[in-house]
Amino acid sequence: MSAATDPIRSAVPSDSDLVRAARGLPVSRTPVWFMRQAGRSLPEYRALRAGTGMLAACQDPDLVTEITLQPVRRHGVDAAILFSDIVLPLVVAGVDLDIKPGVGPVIAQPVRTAADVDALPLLDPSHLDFLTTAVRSLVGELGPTPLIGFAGAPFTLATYLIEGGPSKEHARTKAFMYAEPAAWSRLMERLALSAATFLRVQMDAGVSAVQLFDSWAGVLSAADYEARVLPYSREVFEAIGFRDVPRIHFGVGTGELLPLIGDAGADVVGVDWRIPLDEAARRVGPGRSLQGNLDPAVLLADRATVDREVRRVVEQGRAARGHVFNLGHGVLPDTDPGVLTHVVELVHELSAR
Ligand code: 1CP
Repeated sequence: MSAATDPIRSAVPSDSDLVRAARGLPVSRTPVWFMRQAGRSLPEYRALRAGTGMLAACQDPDLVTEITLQPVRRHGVDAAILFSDIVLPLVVAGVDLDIKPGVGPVIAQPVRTAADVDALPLLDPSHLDFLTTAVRSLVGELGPTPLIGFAGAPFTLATYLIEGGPSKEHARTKAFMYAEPAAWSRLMERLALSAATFLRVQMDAGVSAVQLFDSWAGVLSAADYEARVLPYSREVFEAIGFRDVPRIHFGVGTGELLPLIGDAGADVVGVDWRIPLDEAARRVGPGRSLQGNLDPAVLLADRATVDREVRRVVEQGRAARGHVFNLGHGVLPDTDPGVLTHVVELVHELSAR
């Protein structure tokens, strides 16, 4: 049944199942979307992106609109996520950075000293007209389907700036954090400001929810996270908290950090597949909804396994105040898009009220 003919389903994104689940309100069925739902798993994405670099694509409002809509049309997901990247605010501010196919963001001159931190350019919101145009066009096209805006959290952006590119251990980042506490604090402060600016522009243009990606925060001990990272993520949430737009906070491998992350200021805590949602609900506490947490690798397995795991996640999600079904991290490029469509249908069927 479409939103137009179903009396329970709302015709406005601000009262959609996604927004309602984020606030812990009753829903018509569990909302579902997938991190990296737009991207290499879709042949129509590969066709549209052919010949255009990732950073150029992110700054072209027509391409952003079309790529963002593709998974909504194909899978019937309950939310769109803006096609962009967490490093875009750095690029717009003037950091020399490229997104290399098959690698990720690569920084020409990594941040290695206190002087490098002070030389980092700040994001000027007047350079984000392309973003405003893309969000407005999407809000018009999406009708009742909510659009999620996003930004990278200060710590995760700092890992790219300091390491110079993707990394596993984030050892240089941690070394800088320990060796240069004052410069670390200035770096995190700048990145928090730029994340808040990037989110505010998307909120002004009409997104219905925002997600702060602190993908790599799980490499930290709880003590370091609390003292050296959490205050700056909290600053981002406080800076945008004047607006009644639900806020999602996501990281990978954050099981031990969940009580702290639950306290940073978001309405929804994103959880990866390493801990079950009922346990995550206990750690996060009663005042937050959860998002997650199917292992993306499960989508490469046989249909019976997919169905069993989806059912388990939906069941365990009932322990949370509200549940937004998602993967524990992004869609893997080899995923059969047909399986994603099937998961959307199954989650809806299992949770229909
Ligand atoms: O559909 C969507 O989810 C929206 C698009 C989106 C999002 C939300 C992209 C497009 N990037 C992001 C966020 C992002 N970018 C994160 C947070 C989410 C996560 O944890 O996956 C991170 C860590 C990045 C950094 C990044 N950009 C990586 C990861 C590298 C690493 O450290 O392992 C990569 C590969 C990119 C490039 C990128 N971003 C998006 C796409 C479709 C691509 C691939 C483009 C290409 O290869 O040409």
